[in-house]
Amino acid sequence: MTTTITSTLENCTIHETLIIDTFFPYSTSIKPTVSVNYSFPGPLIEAYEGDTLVIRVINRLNVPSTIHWHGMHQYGTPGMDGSVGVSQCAIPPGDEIIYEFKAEPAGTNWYHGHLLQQHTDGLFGPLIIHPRLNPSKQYYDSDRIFMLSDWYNNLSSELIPWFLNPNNPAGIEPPPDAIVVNEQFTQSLFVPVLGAMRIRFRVINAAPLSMYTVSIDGLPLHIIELDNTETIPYSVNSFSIHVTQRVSFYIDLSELYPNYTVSGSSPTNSLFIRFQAVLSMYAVDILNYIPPYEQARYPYPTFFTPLHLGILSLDSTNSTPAYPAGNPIPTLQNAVTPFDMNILAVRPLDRNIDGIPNATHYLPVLITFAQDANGINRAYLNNVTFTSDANYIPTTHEPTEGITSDTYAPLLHQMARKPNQLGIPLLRIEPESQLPTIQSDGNSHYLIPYEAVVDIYLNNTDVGDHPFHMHGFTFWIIATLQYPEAEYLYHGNYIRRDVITVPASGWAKIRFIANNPGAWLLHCHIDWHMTAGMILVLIVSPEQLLSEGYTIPQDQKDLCHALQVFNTNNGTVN
Ligand SMILES: [Cu+2]
Repeated sequence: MTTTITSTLENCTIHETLIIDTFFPYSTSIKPTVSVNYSFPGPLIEAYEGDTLVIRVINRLNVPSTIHWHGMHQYGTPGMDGSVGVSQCAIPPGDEIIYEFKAEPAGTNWYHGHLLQQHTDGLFGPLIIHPRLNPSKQYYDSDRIFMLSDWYNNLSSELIPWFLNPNNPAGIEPPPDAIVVNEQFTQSLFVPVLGAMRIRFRVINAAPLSMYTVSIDGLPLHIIELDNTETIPYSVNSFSIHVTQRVSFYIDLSELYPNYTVSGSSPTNSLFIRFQAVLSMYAVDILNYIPPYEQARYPYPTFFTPLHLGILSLDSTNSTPAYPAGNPIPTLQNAVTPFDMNILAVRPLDRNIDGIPNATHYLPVLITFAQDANGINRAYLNNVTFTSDANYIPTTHEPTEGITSDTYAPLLHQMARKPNQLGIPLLRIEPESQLPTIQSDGNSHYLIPYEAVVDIYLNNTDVGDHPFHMHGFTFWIIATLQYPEAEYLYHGNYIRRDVITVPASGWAKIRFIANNPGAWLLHCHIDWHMTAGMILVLIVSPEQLLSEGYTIPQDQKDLCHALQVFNTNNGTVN
């Protein structure tokens, strides 16, 4: 995929129509992949920062659906976030909704489903917002996208009952069957150079489970963007990218390792691009483990091949490299291999010239897994597993006091309808911090005052890493267990991202300013962990929401009503 947009200095309105429907991207596949516009991944959406995106989303599935615009701040448009049960009702089959929001911030973003693990089933695509002024443009002549993901031979609706099951007490995540990059499986992704010497690659990890290590044989990778923050170029041999993180780097072909030849003869005409799954992150030995639901009839491997080889074609003939893929990769000079998953040594291009405000509030989040009363392994944040709202488990009515889980009353609507009756306790001083501690209603809804500067301490008791994403905000990463020195080394100039990988049996500390009233998810982005309940919601200032003039739009009310009619007609229990 190559970006195509041409430069403009005026803010534009960009109209897109996205159809959500199933299709079969591979002639041999029997899995009805959930897609946008019958494409996997979905089509590239591009805009300039400050443009208005008007996106009509039509649901042609036979179940409700939605699309979340990952990385978009949605300042002043909290109803456009696409989070079912939080910012909107789901779009029922045959219905549609128009999303309208400002394209900000600039950077490498993406869109994906946010209901029923439709994202796992293929519902995602790239969303690139170009800055008006692009200082990084000096580094590259060509701009490409790698959208990588896990491929499952089965639909998530077949896998979830196996995953959330007393017979899976350890909570083993369904192992993926293959790695797919831009629709291609290993050894079938060809990237012709097409005369460019310096190429930017935007890597988007759209996987539901896997972290990958990315490298290109014989070339240093110069990182220039993490999530949607531009950075000072940082040269690496390889880097790891966890679920929903984005990393942009450029390569300069004049830097190709001089001895990268075949047995001393002429240099190779192509190079392997390596997307290596990190085997230590899986709960089982996936090279040998065949889960009981796998069946031989599938055309793709029923065991995981942990290395996806793409081919960078230097002469654009798409010939395969003249050296074996197993050859050792030379260690490059002037390039490092980052030791932490969040690559905190990478420095933002724009210094935080106004400094970073001190925290005014504190929110500790304890991450655990445990079996529930039915013996099912579930995820807990502060001892609560999220079984409502985003997980689409409805209740029947909405009392006047307290937040409820109601399929037809998203949290944002409840904030507007009963701003003073959300049933969330006031701030408290607790032993862990001198700052007031953010409280919840005991059902994962945390009330945050307007413009509070909140330090979130994510304390992970689990033996796996968890990539947490915050909707509606970017945050500063202060430090992690892997790099505790970052707190003072980079004091006053922390990097901003919208994903933080919390290390296994470790912690991460982030800070954000609650300047965007609305209901915003904070959750692990591994789909299986979301389904297991690793979600909470930040309820940011209902008073400010109303004083900024928010009212529930008629089309959103109509959508909730249409969903109710659909569910009633189809006998969905409510
Ligand atoms: Cu997780």
